[in-house]
Amino acid sequence: MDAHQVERVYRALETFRIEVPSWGFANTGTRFGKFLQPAAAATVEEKFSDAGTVHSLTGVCPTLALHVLWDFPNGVDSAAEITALSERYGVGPGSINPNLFEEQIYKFGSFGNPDKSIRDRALKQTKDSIRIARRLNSRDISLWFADGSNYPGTANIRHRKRWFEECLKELCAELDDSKRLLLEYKPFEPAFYHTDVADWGMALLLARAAGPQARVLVDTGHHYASQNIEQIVAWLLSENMLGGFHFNDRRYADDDLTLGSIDPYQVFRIFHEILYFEWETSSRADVAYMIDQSHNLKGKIEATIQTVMMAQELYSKAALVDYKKLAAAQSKAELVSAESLLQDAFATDVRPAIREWRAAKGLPKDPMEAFRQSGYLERITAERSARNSVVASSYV
Ligand code: RM4
Ligand code: MN
Ligand code: MN
Repeated sequence: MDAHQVERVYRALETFRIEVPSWGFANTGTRFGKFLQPAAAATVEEKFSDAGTVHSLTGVCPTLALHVLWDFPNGVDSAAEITALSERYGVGPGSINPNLFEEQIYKFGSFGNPDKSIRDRALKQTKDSIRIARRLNSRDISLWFADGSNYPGTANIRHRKRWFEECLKELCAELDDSKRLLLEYKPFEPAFYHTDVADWGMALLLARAAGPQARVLVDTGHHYASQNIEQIVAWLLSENMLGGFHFNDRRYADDDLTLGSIDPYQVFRIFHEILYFEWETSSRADVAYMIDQSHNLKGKIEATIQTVMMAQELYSKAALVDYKKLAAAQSKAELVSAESLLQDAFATDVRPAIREWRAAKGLPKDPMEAFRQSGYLERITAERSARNSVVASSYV
């Protein structure tokens, strides 16, 4: 790498921040079972403590995504405790994720439920999340719906679409301009015939109908195999409707594997579309980078650090694409030259430059090694193992 390239990597790293999920530190599993880890976080305090450790070692994860229900057992009243924990562990509260999929009443849906009293209940619960976001100064309320049906003919798809529009509109009306509503789509699971918000087009239409503060959230695991995610990203950017990401990798379905473990070039191409857009428009894409992963087998804190390091690496590689040359090659249809610009950037080893950037920031050059040396894992294993050997019944 020449000095100019190192400079580009440094500039990219200066602004790149990524949010970690509270549920990434807790015991999670598959629908077949859970393998409990002795060091898993079981309380909100432990999640903040683990996230604080990741942030102190990487320096780029200043916020923690929170799940209402799992992290707010007392709803809005838990907000004071969250503020105190965030100060104690040096990590701010991040996006607020209401849970509209675990309670028995949501068996046939939340915003799409044919029973108006259940839709009202879901709406009230989401409004509580807005109040929490206000209290904590969180910018984004991030919505994912499990709503759908399992068998043809069992649901009125058009009515459900209308109920979604109505509920989302009512939510947006409550939000001032400093807040955003992020709408996440997913093609299937838990519903296996139709899902109400199944793809980016549906999420886009609903977000448009909802109001000016609504944007689309792209969870990289929520696509059919071989779908061109970076094209979706480019389209949402050009429509000013891309709100953020839930990063994870996948091979078959919504596998929630660590970022870049299966297809790092895919993540690189997503970052490339964003950085190319920023270069071309001389503006910054207002995008929240977040992780949404479930670390079933890997150690949870190691898996999170590994993900953050991978994200920095792929973002830095994307920042090495020579946009000027790329624009020229594209306009003249010089296919091999254009494609090579991406491939050359992807092939560049940016790790030495990232290590130097970390050192310049007073951070450990190798956060993973620093974590292993820190003794943190041994300490929490001793503190948490007795309790974690008892089988937990809920998802987290
Ligand atoms: C979904 C989706 C949401 C997450 C839930 C638990 O598949 O990715 O973001 O909150 O899982
Ligand atoms: Mn997600
Ligand atoms: Mn998911």
